[in-house]
Amino acid sequence: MTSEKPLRVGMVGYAFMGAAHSHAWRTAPRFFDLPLQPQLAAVAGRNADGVRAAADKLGWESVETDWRRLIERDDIDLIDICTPGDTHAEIAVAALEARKHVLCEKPLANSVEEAERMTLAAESAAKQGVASMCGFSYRRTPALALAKRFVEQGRLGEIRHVRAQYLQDWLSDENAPMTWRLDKSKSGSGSLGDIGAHSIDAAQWVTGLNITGVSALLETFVPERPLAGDLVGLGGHGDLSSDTPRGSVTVDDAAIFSARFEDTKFDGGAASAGAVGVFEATRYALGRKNAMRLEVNGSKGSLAFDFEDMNVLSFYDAAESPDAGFRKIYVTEPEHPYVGNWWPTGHGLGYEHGFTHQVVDLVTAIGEGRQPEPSFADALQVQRVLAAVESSAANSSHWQKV
Ligand code: SOE
Repeated sequence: MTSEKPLRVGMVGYAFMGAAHSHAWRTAPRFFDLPLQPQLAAVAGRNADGVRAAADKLGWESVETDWRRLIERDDIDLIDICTPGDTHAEIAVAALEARKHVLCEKPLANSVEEAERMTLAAESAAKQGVASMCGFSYRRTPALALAKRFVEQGRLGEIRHVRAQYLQDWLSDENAPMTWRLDKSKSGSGSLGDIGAHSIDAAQWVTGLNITGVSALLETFVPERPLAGDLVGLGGHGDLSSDTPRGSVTVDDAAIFSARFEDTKFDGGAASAGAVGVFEATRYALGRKNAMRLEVNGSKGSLAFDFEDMNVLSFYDAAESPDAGFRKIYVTEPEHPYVGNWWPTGHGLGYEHGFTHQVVDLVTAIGEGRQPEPSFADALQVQRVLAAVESSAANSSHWQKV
């Protein structure tokens, strides 16, 4: 049974991530035994009518039109940041300094400098028992959590290759309108930070190896887009006439980079050559809707995951007969990560379950007085990779013309 002791949440922002997080706060205590009872105490948004409607729809007890009120209120224990990246640092640092736990959406910030400030504030607040986590929710997809378990069990042996793609296609239509995701001052970067960040975090987390260097290309295929009212979602298609004013896209539409990982160190043994990786993030892979894919090749085995078939983990075990091929594991058994709390074997889970599992792990860590993962320091490492990709892409000296 979930404890009666409340954990009163104040959420900032109520769009796509706000809706996903609200679902998770409501659902987690109903399917998992938690040491604290999450309460949807308040949601904050600048537009009074909008935030009131969101509170009614998503189940929040009260509303604020200024996030600073959530920080001031002593009936709020945790701040959940579901806003674009340009506001993450200010809100998170204020919340941590007010000794409120923080869950912050990914990527952590829009720059390494901001991410460093947030990490310092988190490490200082941690000394007072304040928890902080960054919302790389794909870690909580059972199949990816199982992949990490296989790597930790040594079933892949030494890691050699990482192949990570995150393919969407919602910008393939050049008339899809501007959104905050295409404005660098709001989003920090385009496909690189929005979806590439997930691939970077998943690759480092599953393999246990940090990226130490990159060589990159960024491309913007459509430099201007129609400005369409208050569309802030994933590029909904209003009926836009050709003379609709257009705005400049100031972020990447696609990011491609190669990477080196830190050497695989064995206890006392010689470090082996580090793994190498290839990464791709795009919103123009026509036909791919949310194909967050990861393949890892080791000396003893390989694994492959595709979010568009998210209840499956493919696994190749070199110890089996060569003609055994990849095995498709349906990650729906009670002994698989998180699955036992839901349905009988074979019934499958969805995108929203990752957010519920994220709340379960956050609330459990808070209840047990320890820091949840990914920490802000983990997210700062992702931010450093994002910055290295942008720096490499801006410096074309590595590019060899054919
Ligand atoms: C963008 O397309 C997006 O909404 C990301 O921002 C989310 O982090 C990802 O989970 C789904 O796609």
